[in-house]
Amino acid sequence: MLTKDAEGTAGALVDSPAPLETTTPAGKLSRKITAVHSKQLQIYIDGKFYSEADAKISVFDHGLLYGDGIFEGIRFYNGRVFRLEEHLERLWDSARSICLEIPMSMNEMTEALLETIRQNELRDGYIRLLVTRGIGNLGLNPAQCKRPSVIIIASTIALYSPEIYQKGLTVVTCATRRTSPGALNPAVKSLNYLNNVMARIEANLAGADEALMLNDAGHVAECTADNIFVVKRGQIFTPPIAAGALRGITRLVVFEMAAELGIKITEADITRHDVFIADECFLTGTAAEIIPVVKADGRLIGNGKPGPISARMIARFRQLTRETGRPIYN
Ligand code: PXG
Repeated sequence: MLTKDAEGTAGALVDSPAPLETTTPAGKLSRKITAVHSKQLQIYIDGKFYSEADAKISVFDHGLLYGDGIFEGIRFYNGRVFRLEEHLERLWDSARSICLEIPMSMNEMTEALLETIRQNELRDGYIRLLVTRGIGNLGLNPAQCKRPSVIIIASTIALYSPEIYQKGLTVVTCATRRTSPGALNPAVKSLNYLNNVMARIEANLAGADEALMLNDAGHVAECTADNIFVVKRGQIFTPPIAAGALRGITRLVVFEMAAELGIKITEADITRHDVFIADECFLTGTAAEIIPVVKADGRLIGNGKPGPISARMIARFRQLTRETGRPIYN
């Protein structure tokens, strides 16, 4: 049985502490601190729980050798998993598209996921759910892989500081184009994220918070792990899925909230120009949630401050995340 640490959370996904010695010569105090910071996450692999140090998969898993597998990033808030069904449906769609048979039912997956959160005694956090092609040989043929593996990590994540949600972030257009649907359809949430990673590196090198990714036609597709929205004269626009955007779950919630708030929302091809002349811009993603963008390629968006429609979306989203979702503990 795990004990709760001072904040009631396990180690952050982004900065997971290495296991520390529990028997230091420095005595009681350091042991106490060690206990607070070295709590090991319990990680689900194929029906069993392992502590972080023992949670290992084979080097012959094609998820590692070829990025052959799929994943979801899911959040839970206030003891409830947000939009669980939608995430599982997308996972099953990704699986079908790449001919991967998930070795359990959706109900069994739900139970495994909830149990992983319970094992870690979390109420607010982030789940990384992976299904890999499984162990094969050094050839890429997936026919050699006998059984896919399911991995579930429940932890916490904080991509941006609370300040950035107030002030907004900066984006740059990157030279790396979003993968063409004819090569690898970006609608498949595959373990092969090198396209996005390359874009992220460009943003880092340019000193920006995020990278704006265009498709082969030069239209805006999305950012590296987020969908993009622009606001012009009170209306919201976002690229269609066919432009190379992931069918984001948070994106879907924005459509629902816009309908509820009486704000017109349209899927349309947008260009960098549309971003530059927008009154407001915001990004959506499970990890990032809803976050305003205030500068693109050096141009201020609107007056350079997060706009009122973005603010309304963020406020309503926070309410939904706290009040809706699949209960974890009852
Ligand atoms: N576009 C891409 C390419 C994504 O990977 C989104 C949009 C947003 O979709 P959701 O369903 O989350 O609203 C995603 C998904 C991370 C991270 O660590 C986030 C995602 C994927 C991988 C990593 O921030 N988000």
